Amino acid sequence: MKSGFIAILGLPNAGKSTLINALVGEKVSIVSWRPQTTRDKIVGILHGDDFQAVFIDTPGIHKGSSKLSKYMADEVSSAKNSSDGVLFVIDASKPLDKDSFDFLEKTASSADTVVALNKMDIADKAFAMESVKRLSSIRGLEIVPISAATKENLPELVSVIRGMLKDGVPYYPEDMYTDKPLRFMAAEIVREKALKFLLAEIPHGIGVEIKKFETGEDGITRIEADLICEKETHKPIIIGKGGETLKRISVAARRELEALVDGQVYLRLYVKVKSGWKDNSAILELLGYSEKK
Ligand SMILES: Nc1nc2c(ncn2[C@@H]2O[C@H](COP(=O)(O)OP(=O)(O)OP(=O)(O)O)[C@@H](O)[C@H]2O)c(=O)[nH]1
Ligand SMILES: [Mg+2]
Repeated sequence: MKSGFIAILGLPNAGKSTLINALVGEKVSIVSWRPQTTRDKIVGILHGDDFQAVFIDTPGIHKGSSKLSKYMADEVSSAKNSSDGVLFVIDASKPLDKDSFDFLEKTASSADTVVALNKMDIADKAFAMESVKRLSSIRGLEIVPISAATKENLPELVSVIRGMLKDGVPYYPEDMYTDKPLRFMAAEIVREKALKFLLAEIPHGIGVEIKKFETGEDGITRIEADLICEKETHKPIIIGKGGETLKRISVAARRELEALVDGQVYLRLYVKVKSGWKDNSAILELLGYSEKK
């Protein structure tokens, strides 16, 4: 039996979360077209016949100065430090960026690293070949072109990852595919739908706090959540004309929450303004963005 932890790293929007979901075969991490979607380390477990790979999805490597940005950067380095190997995701539809190259050049020699050249379904082949050529100059680096969206070449990637695992016992039972509690998953689903339906004028300053999560004797799960934004002017945008935007978020979220809890869900969403929440330790802690020491 082989097992181990694999940290999934890469720039924002490279497709890390899409890839972890495709590898695990379940939705463990939310996805959006906006960069900086993932904020926490998210564990996703792949159970093979004779191996168990525990993937850790991470926030895209970026620079920012808020306390939330710092939390995200800490999540990345702790994932990297506690892993047996690194799965580095690169968006092949863009020219290879210097930050990714430098990171790989620095770390590939010391850690077991595989590069997933992602989005091959939309990549310009000439661009992609350029990236492969440059990456090939780094010794010991495995490069696997894939598409997380179409699942192209994932078996090849899995076999490279299998080779990075160590002899050992499984870390998690076979029916487990993430270590996150339902409450966390619920908040993330609401946040994903908010990102999906809100236009670009609402920046990434949305937080979700689950206020109530109860399954009654009638089998119905009642969930209440606050959508936290930074400015009073964002509130009417999130609510939309006649409550239309909030309604769309709610309908889409409820559908997925029902799949999550495997039962009927009543969902109530409220919009709250908490200016500067990304720098407010107390609010960050409330939303789960703090390491419990
Ligand atoms: N065409 C195509 N799109 C992809 C592929 N993988 C991911 N995407 C899209 O790329 C966007 C970003 O995907 P995510 O999985 O959220 O990216 P991420 O690396 O987790 O981003 P952060 O969490 O912000 O760091 C989404 O719109 C995905 O649907 C792929 O293989 N092909
Ligand atoms: Mg992500």
